[in-house]
Amino acid sequence: MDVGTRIALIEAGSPGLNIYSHVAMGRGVPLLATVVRDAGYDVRAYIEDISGKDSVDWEWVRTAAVVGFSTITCTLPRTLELVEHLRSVNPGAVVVFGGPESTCHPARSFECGADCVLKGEAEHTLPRLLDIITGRSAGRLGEVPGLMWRAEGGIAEGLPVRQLTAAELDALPPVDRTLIHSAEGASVASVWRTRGCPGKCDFCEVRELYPRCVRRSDERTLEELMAAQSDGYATTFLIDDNAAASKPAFVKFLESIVDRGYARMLVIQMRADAAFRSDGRLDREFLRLLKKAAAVTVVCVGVESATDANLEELGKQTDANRTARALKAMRRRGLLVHGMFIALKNDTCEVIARNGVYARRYVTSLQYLFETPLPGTRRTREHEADGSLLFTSVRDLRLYDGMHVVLQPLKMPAEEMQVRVLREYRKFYSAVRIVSAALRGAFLRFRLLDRGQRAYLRQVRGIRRLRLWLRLHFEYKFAPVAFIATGRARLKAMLRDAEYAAYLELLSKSSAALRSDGDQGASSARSAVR
Ligand code: B12
Ligand code: SF4
Repeated sequence: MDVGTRIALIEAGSPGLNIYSHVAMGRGVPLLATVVRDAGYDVRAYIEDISGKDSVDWEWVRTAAVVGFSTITCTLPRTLELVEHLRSVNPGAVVVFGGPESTCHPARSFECGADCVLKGEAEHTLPRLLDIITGRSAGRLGEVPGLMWRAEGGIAEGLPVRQLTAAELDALPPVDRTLIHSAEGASVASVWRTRGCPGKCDFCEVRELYPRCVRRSDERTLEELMAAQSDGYATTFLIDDNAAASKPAFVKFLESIVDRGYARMLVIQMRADAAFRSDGRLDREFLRLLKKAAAVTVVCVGVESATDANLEELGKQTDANRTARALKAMRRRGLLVHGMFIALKNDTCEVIARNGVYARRYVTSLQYLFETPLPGTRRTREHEADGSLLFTSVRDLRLYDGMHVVLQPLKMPAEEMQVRVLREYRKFYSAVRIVSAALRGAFLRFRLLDRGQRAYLRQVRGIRRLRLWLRLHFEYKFAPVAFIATGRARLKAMLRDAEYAAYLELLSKSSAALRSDGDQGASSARSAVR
């Protein structure tokens, strides 16, 4: 049976306003679109965070044989809306779900209308599944690793998920971003280097998704990084959850970036203690290299907490003083530090305030997320067992974006925790701090361009070179201002949003019901407020 070769891949947008709403980038869909195109299909990728809400071209999707949806937990409700619309315009399409949420909680994806769920990495398995669905191959569904599908009598499951090897990752094609609908809306290019993380943090889903940490060859990553620069992306996000996990390899990679002439903004994720050498002293050479590698290097660091007891609870294997030393050294050497903190359910008012003070002292931009029970992790199982989940219906999963309290706090009412954390955000993203960053930028922050940036400038001539030279300097000087100002704008928009007011009301009802109705069980309490 040949049911056509048109395939749509859709990544539903973020559920609401949050501090990263301005980051317009996709996750795995552009690469999946590339391999599906290479397998001979007519494919389009729709990423709402790039092209905007309601930007899916339904006229095109109406004739698609298969529609794939990429999910994370907080985008599941929006995915459900899109599936419902799809069913009204194209009832015959086969709906395939994949991505982190579907991999770790496939049952919820079936609840949202999936015909199949394809768990794990799908660059090899999706083309195989499409061949079976479209009749190009005579294979059987059970032969596709990671596949679950609706069958008579329930959900059937095929072979177990298989993670790709380094050689298989190297053999994947370079991502073709032209397959993204309205790709010009993307503000950041994502270039991946590693899949998985050697870390074992209990709250994190990465090790459920990628049990082994596999790095592809630098050559492939560098090719994509340089292609992103020549395609005009001013910022690249290096997808590598713990980039300095192997420091010698990362140093080699950074040196190659300089050699190739990378010159724009580079965002990396790294543990703070990578700033130290194995003898415990600061690794000044490494920090210098990080700065050299881009016009502006942004280091995202999972600080989590300024309280050692919390760090121990999370298995971070470090302490707040050591982290502070590392962050201070990074900033002194001109790096931008995006500090990522977590509000845990047993935090006290003092802990929250201490995190705020620590953030204002040591980081350039702040992400202070509420712990969110992502499916598949050990901490989520514990939260489920002790009845801490305030919201569990698919509709409410939009609140699982880290900007909303979704676990019942132990030491204060849920609304208070929400308000207190948001207060720390407001203090961080204050007008005074913008002015102070601007003054520091104008008078204290400057750099000499390095080999990579100079090579980049040499490629352009005349007035364009001068403009670019000025731009690189201004970006460096005022990037902290831009970061704080953007965070402030995001925060203000979120606080003014009607949806946020509605959430606060729902939160106080849900939390009161959970508190007062402990005996009857958490779920009946929650349904009472619905
Ligand atoms: C880049 C990134 C971001 C970016 C942009 C994200 C975006 N557009 O949503 C920013 C910084 C903005 C961000 C924000 C957040 N993120 Co984020 N992010 C990532 C990160 C680091 C990389 C994603 C990526 O590109 N991976 C590489 C690609 C190749 O992998 P992939 O997307 O998983 O795709 C593969 C498979 O999943 C599968 N697949 C994917 N889609 C589909 C579709 C179909 C049809 C099929 C068959 C298969 C399939 O095949 C792909 C190729 O092998 C991941 C961690 C990670 N290492 O993956 C976290 C991650 C995706 N983020 C996560 C979360 C929770 C968030 C936030 C809520 C904040 C937070 N609490 O940390 C926000 C919410 C964002 C939103 N959209 O609302 C979680 C998601 C877990 C979950 N169940 O929800 C992850 C897994 C990290 C974690 N610690 O657990 N994030
Ligand atoms: S270091 Fe980061 S990516 Fe790795 S397990 Fe811990 S939180 Fe997850």
